[in-house]
Amino acid sequence: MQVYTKPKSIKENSSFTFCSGCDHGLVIKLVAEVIDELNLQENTIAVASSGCSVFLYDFLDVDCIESPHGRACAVATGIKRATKANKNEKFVFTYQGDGDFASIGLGESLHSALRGENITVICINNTNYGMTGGQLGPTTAMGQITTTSPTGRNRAYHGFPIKAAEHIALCDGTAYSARVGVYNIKNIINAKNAIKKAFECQIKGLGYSFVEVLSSCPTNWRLSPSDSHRKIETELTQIYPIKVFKDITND
Ligand SMILES: Cc1ncc(C[n+]2csc(CCOP(=O)(O)OP(=O)(O)O)c2C)c(N)n1
Repeated sequence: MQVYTKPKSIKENSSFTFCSGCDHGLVIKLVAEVIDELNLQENTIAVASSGCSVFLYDFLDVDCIESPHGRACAVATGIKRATKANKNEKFVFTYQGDGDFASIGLGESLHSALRGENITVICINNTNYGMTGGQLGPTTAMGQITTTSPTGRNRAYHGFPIKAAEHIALCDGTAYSARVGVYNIKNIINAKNAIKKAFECQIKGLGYSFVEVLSSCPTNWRLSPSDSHRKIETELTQIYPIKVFKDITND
């Protein structure tokens, strides 16, 4: 009995090349399943930014464009508006790291939400700059040790981390903002539902939709894959609650 088939939107013969235990592959698979279920493959343009998220286009079989670090929402805005103006409107989503979305790209990210751009953002929050070696990022937790905070993040020197999903929910142009995790089966199912809901908001033309995914980074956290998921479940969800912060379809 066949219990599972590869999503059509994952490229043939591709095997994920992320570090072992990294959640990127899992999230990309969920995105691909939703693209298949909503029949979006032929009409999608994905925007992947600098960071580990950029490998999206090695695996996802849709049209993809790489944007400069932090500029994914600006690039997505241009594509969405231009294709709409040309009467060939595309489904447009970004796939970004937390450093990309909430630090170098915070201006683009926040203002595209405030403008209510009809795009979807998937933000992978692994609490550090993963690709470049695990430096402190905008989401690094208080006390968390990184390569640039060897004694842990502290208030006096680094200030506090940003809670992206909560901030985005405060923007009037936001239709949907949620934080999800993928550290157990229940969460994986909920994460897929959130991605689907966010995509549906764009299909209905409701405005900006955002899903922040708490994700593991075993290599830079210096933890095993299972301990990384335990860390998310026991520590990170205390700081970053798993929650739907805004959903105008339920208001
Ligand atoms: C303008 C610019 N500044 C810095 C870099 C170097 N850089 C590449 S990836 C990266 C970190 C990405 O971190 P994040 O967005 O959190 O994604 P992750 O790799 O953790 O998934 C940095 C700083 C760059 N490519 N371009």
